[in-house]
Amino acid sequence: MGVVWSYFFPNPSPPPDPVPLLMETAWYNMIWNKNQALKGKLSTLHPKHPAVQHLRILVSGPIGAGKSSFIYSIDSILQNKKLNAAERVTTGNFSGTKTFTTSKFKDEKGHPLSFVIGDVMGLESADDSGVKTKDLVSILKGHIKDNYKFNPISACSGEDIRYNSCPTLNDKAHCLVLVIPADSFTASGHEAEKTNVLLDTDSIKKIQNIRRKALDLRIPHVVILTKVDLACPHVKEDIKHVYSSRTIHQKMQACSNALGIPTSDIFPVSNYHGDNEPGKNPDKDAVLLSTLTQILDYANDSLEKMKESEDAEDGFAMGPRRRRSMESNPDFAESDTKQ
Ligand SMILES: Nc1nc2c(ncn2[C@@H]2O[C@H](COP(=O)(O)OP(=O)(O)O)[C@@H](O)[C@H]2O)c(=O)[nH]1
Ligand SMILES: [Mg+2]
Repeated sequence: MGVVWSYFFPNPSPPPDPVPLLMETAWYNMIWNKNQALKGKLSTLHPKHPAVQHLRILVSGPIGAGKSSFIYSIDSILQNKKLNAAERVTTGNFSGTKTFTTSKFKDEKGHPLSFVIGDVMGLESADDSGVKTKDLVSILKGHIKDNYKFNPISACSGEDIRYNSCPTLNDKAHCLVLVIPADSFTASGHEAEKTNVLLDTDSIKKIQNIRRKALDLRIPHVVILTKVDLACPHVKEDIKHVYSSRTIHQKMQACSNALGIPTSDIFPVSNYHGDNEPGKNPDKDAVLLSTLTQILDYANDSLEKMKESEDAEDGFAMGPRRRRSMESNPDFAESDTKQ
């Protein structure tokens, strides 16, 4: 009977082992415990172009993405203390007004640092619920001054007192940081299952559009994938797992596919975000500091390249000019004939 039974109802094959949520090898070789060295690097940072006093980073993203929390986290880590409401940098959009704010930073000794971070919402799907793409492009180009209150009806123009009609390289953004929460993408933890993008098509179009403008303006751009602590229990338990969490990796890949930005330019972070949080965590600081330093490196590399190409152009322009002046120089002509 048993044989007959098993003929008709064979044992179902055991379910495949679930894919472990943590990868054996991390995809990013993070060196932990170098926070002091990174802070030292930030203290001595200098823009690699003489026309620039501050590296200007622009963070943009939907409301609630974690822009203000990222800026607050950086400020708090650099000053090495939890900042009370009065000490916090003022960021973002308050009292229902969308304002462009730029934060300056200082180190533990109170010395000012050579970078600033501008904060502007603006990746909402409909142009009228966020900041207009035209305004975002104006900020990238350096046309909009700090504390400008966005007009929901029309983009900032030459008539506005906060419009800078002749921006210099110092006013322009040197790196665009798109801030996107990790929950914009779903990931199952199983390789076979597809990862989904929860951002709507219009938001994706808007992001791609601003990204194209940044490319045209030769402004490097990256993504910060926030709230990774909410996305993976292992990361919530220990942020050190962030570079080996399969879920986070899948979300980064989904983000890369949706926006066309390579995963190497997508930085997963967990911000300090509330007063009820446990105290400072040096590993969390390490992820945030490493992300910030890489963003500033992108900004500075592009300025350095710009300086090199300006020098090369000057050299090129100098060549024929110098040749012409030598040709018209009688001494040179004389020495030429003497030979
Ligand atoms: N768990 C978690 N919550 C975050 C993180 N970053 C921001 N938040 C929370 O998300 C909400 C929106 O953050 P906020 O910085 O104000 O977003 P903004 O509108 O882009 O400036 C707040 O309730 C924050 O406490 C993060 O990395 N992890
Ligand atoms: Mg904000």
